[in-house]
Amino acid sequence: MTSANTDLLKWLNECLARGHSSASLTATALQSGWNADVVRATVAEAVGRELIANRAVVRTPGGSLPEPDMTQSPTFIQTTDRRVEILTVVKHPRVVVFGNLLSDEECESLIELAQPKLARSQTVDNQTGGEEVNSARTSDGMFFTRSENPVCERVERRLAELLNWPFENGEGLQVLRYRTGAQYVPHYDYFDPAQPGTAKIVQRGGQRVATVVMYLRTPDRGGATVFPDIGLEVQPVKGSGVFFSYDRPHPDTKTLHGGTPVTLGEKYVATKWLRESEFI
Ligand code: PD2
Ligand code: ZN
Repeated sequence: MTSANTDLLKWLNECLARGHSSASLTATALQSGWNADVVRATVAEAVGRELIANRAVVRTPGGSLPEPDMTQSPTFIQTTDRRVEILTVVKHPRVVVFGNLLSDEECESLIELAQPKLARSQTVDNQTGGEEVNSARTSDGMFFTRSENPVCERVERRLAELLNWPFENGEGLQVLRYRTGAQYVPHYDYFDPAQPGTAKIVQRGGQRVATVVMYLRTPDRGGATVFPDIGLEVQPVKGSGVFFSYDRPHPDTKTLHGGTPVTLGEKYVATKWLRESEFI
């Protein structure tokens, strides 16, 4: 049996600690000319050690991503409780826009349930792994825990089924309220491996690998979710949602995205982030 290479193992351990995924590191090592058997043995050893260190359970084979079943180019996907429409599909970056993802009642309940906890939005601070008020996001926000209430749980189970990704790998839903003038400047949702806080953040379920932004209230003007690298603009229509995935924490994924200013009315979204492994 081929054994692990010490130099490669050292490099892999450093990169895993910074938040790179094992799939992207495998690809990089192979591209750099390492023998495939050596890479396989070394990645297995590094990932095994990382899992023990993190006490995390990986539920999915390395390298796979959340993805709706798009074989046969469906116009809809029937989940246990909903017929979700496929409105727009992009290959790279992987983007799928869903219609009829949420019912009106689900949208209204999530807004209602979020009200008590809505405060000035906070984003995870990459420097410290803590939270800070962020001027790039002028909306108000809150997080539910996973399954915090029956509506969250129903929507989360639907997303897990639709995207073929374990329920346990999802973060709790985040609800954002954008009043007139509020926006979210373009950013990436993955945690930047170069930031010192990332190693701590990814101990809870690994990297983010996909996002679903679900629209709960349609503003009268503005508030589209935009992907500047590909010139895509998704209109924020209540009940619909945009899914996108990223196989590594790198701009090459073309997943730069933002929320344009709401110019009239109010926009609400619920965002679901999916991790590589169980989010504890
Ligand atoms: O509300 C949006 O359109 C939006 C845009 C970019 C939300 C997020 N990112 C997010 O929640 O990460
Ligand atoms: Zn985002």
